Amino acid sequence: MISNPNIVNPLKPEDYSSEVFPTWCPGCGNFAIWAALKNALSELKLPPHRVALSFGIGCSGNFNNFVRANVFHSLHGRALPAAMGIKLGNHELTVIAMGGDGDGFAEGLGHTLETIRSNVNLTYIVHDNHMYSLTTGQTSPTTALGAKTKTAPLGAYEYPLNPLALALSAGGSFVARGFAGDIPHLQSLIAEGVSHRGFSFIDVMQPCPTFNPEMSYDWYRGRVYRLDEAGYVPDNRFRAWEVAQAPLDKKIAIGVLYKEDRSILEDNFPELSKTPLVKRDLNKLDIRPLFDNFK
Ligand SMILES: Cc1ncc(C[n+]2csc(CCOP(=O)(O)OP(=O)(O)O)c2C)c(N)n1
Ligand code: SF4
Repeated sequence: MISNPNIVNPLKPEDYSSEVFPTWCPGCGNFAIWAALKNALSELKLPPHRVALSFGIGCSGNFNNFVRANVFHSLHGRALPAAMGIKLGNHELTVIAMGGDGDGFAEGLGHTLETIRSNVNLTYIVHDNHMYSLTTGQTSPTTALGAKTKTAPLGAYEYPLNPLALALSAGGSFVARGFAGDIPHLQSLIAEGVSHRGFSFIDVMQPCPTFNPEMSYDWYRGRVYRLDEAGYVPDNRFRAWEVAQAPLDKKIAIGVLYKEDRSILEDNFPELSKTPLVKRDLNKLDIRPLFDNFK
């Protein structure tokens, strides 16, 4: 448990900052995600010791050093299984997982699909800069067709993966897209995702000025529009699918594409409705009957 005499009520965004200032490049979209997350946690009045954040490996994963909360810096592509373990171990915690597009859609793709399907009650924020950035600019699953990278000097030749279509087809119960150039909107998306009962998938358009300068803030600003301002209602998976199909180089919808209330993973384990597993008294546990099954 974190005890910090500097943390006062009401909680302010600074209360979620660690003592380490981010080392990201100037202009990196991760700064905006950092700000939006801290704003959202303070808006939701969630004290740092009630929040657990799980990270993959990447510039996005380095985030773990810059927040004050319970943090777990996992392996590349493994932010989600760690987050699910934390949630099942102590479902009283608010759990948020974060990673890059390489982390979630290449090394961790299987985990991403399985976690979406499970509808475990946690939030997943993808720092989608369309590039492997920590390793200095290789093609990732979301790199645009034809974009020149270190691993595709003549231009990426594989069809880019569509994260929103993927989440919708895997049965996502909360599927959204944010933009690091609009912090108040991203804050509201994160707050809504965290408040949603079930798995919340938020793909954030994150400029990486160092290794993906083509997709700059201005490039995005010429394309981004807000779904809520367009009168869109996120209650139809087929309509959401249509929005998700729009090519990024034309128009980029931000907001909640689809949202539904349905049973969550935890509902299938009645024992979780009692005390969190971490608070159970293991001394009273008699495992002998379990071994009897193997006699
Ligand atoms: C299993 C495994 N494969 C490869 C790596 C090397 N590696 C570390 S970070 C990284 C790229 C991260 O890219 P992304 O997930 O898109 O995050 P970003 O740095 O762009 O935020 C890679 C390939 C690793 N650490 N572990
Ligand atoms: S390399 Fe890109 S993603 Fe990584 S810190 Fe720099 S700007 Fe951000």
